[in-house]
Amino acid sequence: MKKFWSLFFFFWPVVAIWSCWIAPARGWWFATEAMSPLGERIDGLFYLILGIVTVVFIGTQFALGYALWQSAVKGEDQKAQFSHGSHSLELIWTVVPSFVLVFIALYQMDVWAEFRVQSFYPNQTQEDGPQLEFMARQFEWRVRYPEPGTELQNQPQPGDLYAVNEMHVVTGRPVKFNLRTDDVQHAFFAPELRVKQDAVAGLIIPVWFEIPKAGEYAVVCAELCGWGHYKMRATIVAESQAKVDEYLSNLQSEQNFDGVVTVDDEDE
Ligand SMILES: [Cu+2]
Repeated sequence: MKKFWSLFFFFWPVVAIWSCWIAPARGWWFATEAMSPLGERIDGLFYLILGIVTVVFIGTQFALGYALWQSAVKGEDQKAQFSHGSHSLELIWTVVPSFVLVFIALYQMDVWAEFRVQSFYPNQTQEDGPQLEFMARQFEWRVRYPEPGTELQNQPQPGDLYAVNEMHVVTGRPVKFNLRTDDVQHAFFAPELRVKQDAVAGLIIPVWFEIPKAGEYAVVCAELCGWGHYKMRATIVAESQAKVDEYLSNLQSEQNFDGVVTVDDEDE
């Protein structure tokens, strides 16, 4: 029975290695490919930490299995070795993890700064200013674009253009927008872009991302914000500058349409 338990603890790290090895090919657990350059770097950090954790998990499990196996094959009359209070062991398992944590903290600083610290955002986003406002409210995302040719103001302007649950942005260029909430706390989460940011009442939070490839990307709310939380899904449509301009001018003529059809229009 003692041998069974030592083998039992050897078994799990083997299962872990095997399942992690085949998981990416089978599409288990792992996120889809990152669709933004910063997302790829965030994934790099994720895999680095996963690698460190894997080594520690396998190491500790094998050490446990080995200790159990040693006592299982020992004769009944042999005394167990008692090592409680070993200063060198205490030092090793305090200093080594501290170094690992300090290493991770320093190593991730560049990515963190680029993601969160405004002065490290790409130059273009600092020169251009925010392109739109993404307002979370129970239970939808309201998009507010400035009137084409003008700059976004924090207060709504008469010429602003509005949309719901759909954000159109230009591909291959950093996009910065203001994230806000109209009521409770929500969270903007675009999984394929690896961007997640809380929307906090009273704050205007600038968020940026860049999408190199045209397409549609999901946005969900990642904060349990009420009964309709599940409904807070939006789409980011990444397309060429010409298509975004066309979309905005359509939006503008739709919003400015007064409902009156002239005789000329009817003739056409
Ligand atoms: Cu929400």
